[in-house]
Amino acid sequence: MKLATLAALALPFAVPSLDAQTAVSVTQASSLFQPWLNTSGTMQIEPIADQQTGISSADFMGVASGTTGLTPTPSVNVPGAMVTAGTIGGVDHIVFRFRMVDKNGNKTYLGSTLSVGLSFPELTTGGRVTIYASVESSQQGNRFFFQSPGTGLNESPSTTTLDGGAFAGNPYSRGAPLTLTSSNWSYTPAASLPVPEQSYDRSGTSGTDANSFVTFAVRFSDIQAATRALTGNTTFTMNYTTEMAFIAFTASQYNSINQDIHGTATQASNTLTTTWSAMGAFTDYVTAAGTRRPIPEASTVVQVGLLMATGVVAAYRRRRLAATAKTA
Ligand SMILES: [Ca+2]
Ligand SMILES: [Ca+2]
Repeated sequence: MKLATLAALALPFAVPSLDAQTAVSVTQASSLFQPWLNTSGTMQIEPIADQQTGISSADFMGVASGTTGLTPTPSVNVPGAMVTAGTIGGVDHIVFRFRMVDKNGNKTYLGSTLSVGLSFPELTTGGRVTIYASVESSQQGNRFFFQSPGTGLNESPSTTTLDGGAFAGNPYSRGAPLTLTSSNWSYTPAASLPVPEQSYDRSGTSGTDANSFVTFAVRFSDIQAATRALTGNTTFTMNYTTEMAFIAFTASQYNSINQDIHGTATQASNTLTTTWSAMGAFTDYVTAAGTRRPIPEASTVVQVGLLMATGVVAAYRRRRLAATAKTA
């Protein structure tokens, strides 16, 4: 048997199925991202002007079609949080993008720490965070690190204890972070992207809302290494079909939860006992590319089973009819 034939025979067992891997960039159009989805499957919409510290660049902004008080009035739902996955320089990355208010566009950096909580259902009970991917963006530069959610329940701000990622085996902690570059970080006014995008201005309030996008990319291999190190699970694999759910918040310090929580108007504070799920901050389970996990519902399984059974009965009847016709 030829080698190629052997390889073809072995392929379905040797290589897990992966989504198409395409090149992505932190400055690509938002239309190439998937919006974050609520557990019901609808777009996660984010209130405006609901952050705590008066720093508009830390205010997530996502608006529903037809929202009044904005110029222009949005004619479609505008996502505040997006995700996609693909290759950057030939290496697999997950890419997060958030629309921030950034009044007057007067910042060239976020001025806050933005943390995305990732929850992997194979490792962590639903509604709880497995690990945080954090970016600290200031005048001094932009840095990335992983953080443990602490040893609490990790289901709400009050049960989360961020420590800068001081766990053994962490590839990037706050003390030894990854310095972000133009290939894995962008803080860009909507109008300045290669494909300029619409800003939505709260007319009647002071200044102009420039709607800047913060976009950052994280290597699959780093998420896998950090998650394995934190959880002790040595078989966890991060790839294009890995299922996960997200939350996100901004904070004035890496270990606080005190500015804006995406997907809810609930005011952020470290002492808040409302769970991430109850406040509507958790997304649905999706792949790295942002598509919902392809688990058939129980009713679908029953329907497929019924269809197969129907097919067997139909085939049996055809054979019976054919046999009857022959003997008639
Ligand atoms: Ca907000
Ligand atoms: Ca919010």
